[in-house]
Amino acid sequence: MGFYRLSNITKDLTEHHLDWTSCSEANTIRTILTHLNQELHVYLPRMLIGKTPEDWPEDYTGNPSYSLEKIMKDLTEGKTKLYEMLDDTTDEALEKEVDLFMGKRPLQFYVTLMISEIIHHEGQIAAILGVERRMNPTGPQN
Ligand code: NI
Repeated sequence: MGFYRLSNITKDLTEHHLDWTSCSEANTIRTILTHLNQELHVYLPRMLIGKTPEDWPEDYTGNPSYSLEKIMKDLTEGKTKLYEMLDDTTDEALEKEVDLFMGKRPLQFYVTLMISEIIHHEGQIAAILGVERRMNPTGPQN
């Protein structure tokens, strides 16, 4: 599955793409984890249950004032919430077409795309930690 994803993503690459960075949302582990929380707490509920939490901060993603403990707690709660929402979603609802950012597709297309974000960003975090460990071999081992 990983190589399928990789070949899909690299099939239209050009030389120009190699050194071009677009992913301003994903450069630190803080931005990656808060971005994932935003997806779990806001984007997925919007898709699956048609509403988002009223008390979710507008400036959540990348917010520098959040502790690691808070971010991890939000991640755990987001995961629980996702499982609950998926349990409550019928196959019929998943097959229904919705018109979102990539046009008319069955709901399950968008849900799968969102869930693949977890794997995608996990890979980015692993890469960042790997680089950090190599540059700082005597630092805290993660
Ligand atoms: Ni993302």
